[in-house]
Amino acid sequence: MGLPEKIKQIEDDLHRTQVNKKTEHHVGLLRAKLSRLKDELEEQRTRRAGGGKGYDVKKSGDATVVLIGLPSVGKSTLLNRLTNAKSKVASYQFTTLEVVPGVMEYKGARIQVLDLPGIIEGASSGKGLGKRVLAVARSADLVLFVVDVFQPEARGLLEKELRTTGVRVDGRPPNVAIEKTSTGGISVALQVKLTKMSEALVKDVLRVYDVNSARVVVREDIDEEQLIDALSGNRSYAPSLTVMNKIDLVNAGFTSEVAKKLAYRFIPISAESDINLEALRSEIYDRLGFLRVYLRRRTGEADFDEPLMVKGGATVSEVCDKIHRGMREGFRYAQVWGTSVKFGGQRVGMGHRLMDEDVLTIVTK
Ligand SMILES: Nc1nc2c(ncn2[C@@H]2O[C@H](COP(=O)(O)OP(=O)(O)O)[C@@H](O)[C@H]2O)c(=O)[nH]1
Ligand SMILES: [Mg+2]
Repeated sequence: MGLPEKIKQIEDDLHRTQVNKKTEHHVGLLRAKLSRLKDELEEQRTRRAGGGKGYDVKKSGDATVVLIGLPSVGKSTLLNRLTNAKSKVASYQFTTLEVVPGVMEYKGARIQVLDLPGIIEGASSGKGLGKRVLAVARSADLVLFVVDVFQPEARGLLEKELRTTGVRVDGRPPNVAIEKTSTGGISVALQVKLTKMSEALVKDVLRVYDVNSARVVVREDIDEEQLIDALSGNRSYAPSLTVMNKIDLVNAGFTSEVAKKLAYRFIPISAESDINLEALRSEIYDRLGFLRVYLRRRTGEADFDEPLMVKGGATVSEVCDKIHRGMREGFRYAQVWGTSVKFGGQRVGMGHRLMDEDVLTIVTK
């Protein structure tokens, strides 16, 4: 039996089974098997397709923002407004057949913005250009959902398609440590009470993923999907913003009515008529949570005119990578002045997390 048939069989089994206390464990196990098979199928397809060729967009700049939306909502128009890019705009669908990159410069940061071909329902299961396009979203530091005033509810569909591709919008990795061991079976240490799955199910789900011996520490009340995320290891996490485009076509009353009905916050804009785009730029910048780090030579002054823009939570080692490739090898220690240290000039290692406006000196061999 091939993977698609196996998947079908489990799906049928799931449809037949009523979910209640008695079947909970059984259903949980089936779901885990299903995700594992789907992951495998995914891998197989990517291998056959030659590894997502054509959509490997080189990351550049200080951060990457990915535009995701249905066809014709105005993504290309928006990209052209926000960046130096010249993406084709048209009143018919599917004008953008490839990923078009642009760069938005804002407050000293160079932000790469990618315009993806329009996503359609079922994209994650291979419809349209879906799959490979969605995979680009894995590299996003921020997902910018683009909907228009006519179809604001598309936001849900877009998020679902991303989720199926392994991109968790506005989520963070589950707080679970899984340390595989060679013998001894599975031991589970619970630091919180589990309310969404049983300890027995935790163990069985691990076995579905061929983990038969491991030390597991659960530090939050996870559900099954989160455990699978931790096991499968190829999930990506990014914050998001949603813009509602084409507000020039409706009146303010319409927009506020829509806002009341929707479960998410959005920024109303018009890409074409240049409404609210400055506010959008500023929100994109804020959401990326940049830190400004000033470099100071060992014997000189810090350069306060040109900070290095690094992503929130960045460590000294990431700054090293930004400066040049070989920097890490020659690294001896760093000195920091600013809020991330107890006293000015404190010596730190590569793992030290920097804060906004820190001054940094890197000492190499
Ligand atoms: N009225 C109005 N039309 C827009 C706006 N933004 C884009 N459009 C139009 O919508 C159509 C599709 O735009 P395009 O950028 O190609 O959409 P994409 O398929 O999402 O890239 C084009 O005819 C644009 O001129 C806007 O803010 N207001
Ligand atoms: Mg387009």
